[in-house]
Amino acid sequence: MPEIGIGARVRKSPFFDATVEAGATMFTIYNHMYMPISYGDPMREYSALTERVCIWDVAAERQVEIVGPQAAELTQRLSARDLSKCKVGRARYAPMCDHDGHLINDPVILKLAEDRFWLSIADLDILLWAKAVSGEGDYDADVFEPDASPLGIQGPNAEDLVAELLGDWVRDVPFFGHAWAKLDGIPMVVCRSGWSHQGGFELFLTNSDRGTDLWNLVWDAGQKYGIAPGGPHFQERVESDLLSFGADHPLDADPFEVGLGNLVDLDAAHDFIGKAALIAKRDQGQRRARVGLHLDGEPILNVDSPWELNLDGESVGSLRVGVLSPKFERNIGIGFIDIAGVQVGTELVALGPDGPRVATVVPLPFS
Ligand code: THG
Repeated sequence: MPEIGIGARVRKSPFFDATVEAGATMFTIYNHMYMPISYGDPMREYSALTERVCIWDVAAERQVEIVGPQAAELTQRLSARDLSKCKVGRARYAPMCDHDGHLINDPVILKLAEDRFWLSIADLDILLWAKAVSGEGDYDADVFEPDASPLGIQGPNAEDLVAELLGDWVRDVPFFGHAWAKLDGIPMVVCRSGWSHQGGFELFLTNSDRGTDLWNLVWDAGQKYGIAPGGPHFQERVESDLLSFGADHPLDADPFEVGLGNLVDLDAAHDFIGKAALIAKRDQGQRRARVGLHLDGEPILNVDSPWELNLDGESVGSLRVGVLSPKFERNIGIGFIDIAGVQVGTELVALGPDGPRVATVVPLPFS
């Protein structure tokens, strides 16, 4: 396979050197930053993640900070989810749309103070978007990328490990709760969050000079918990039905189509970007959907570009993601399809590079 070019145009995470030292073998580019996604043995990373604990460099989940007298108003204008009940020290998973109601991101939004927010973003240029909306709307708020880089600690032993490092108080931090902390003088925000269903924390390092130091402290303390290096795990996240923004859907999809409709508050008072378009879409009825699939045939290693999905010889959409699931011991996948005439149980045909296979629509989350 081709290699990836390492150079100055794409940014390096504060943990980059540590991940290379730890043996990272595969990187992707996310928010203009290298992000390690494998250390050579996905099954070892899977068992560490589901049975012990993993350390993930997810600094590429960049933050967009919004701070100032009108920060709350601007953040709410950008977010389809009603944030009015979100308290300081809590976070919300909150879809963002453009004016056409297309999903442009699915950030975790941390409320650091009444007038200070971090949008912890998926892979799209929300910094430019937020600055433009702020500037054009004359909001009294500053919008910038702060020095804040999440280090994921995920897996059943994550809580014991983070408690050993930071203190037993972290055990009382609720899901999506967060607090400032320091370890050996290294400043961070610790949040109970992460892109797996195995439990864990994200340590948002706020001094990027200390990336290797933080990595090493976690690594050394993690030895007795069976820590392994890893990255957002493509099999576990499909099993857990976590949306991968941009991978699971085309870029003109709306939050209803990708399955985030429950996080869109069309009946709340706030007027967010895309609200009128989403009301119109709701009234028209949904035509497309992100669906779960069971796929027959040989183990699927990767879907490197979407496979056409057919029903009675007609294209009804595409298979976006397919994996051999260790948990369900079969191929599972995510399709994005026209739903007219398709229900749970409908058998589609997936046209992969190695020939057609049967793809049966199943409910999400997988079971
Ligand atoms: N961590 C941080 N920022 C991120 C991600 C992350 N930004 C981009 C991307 N990942 C956002 N994607 C998700 C998807 C799901 C969840 C978190 C981030 C998640 N979902 C809860 C669940 O599935 O149980 C439900 C949350 C809710 O409904 O409120 O946690 O990984 N920092």
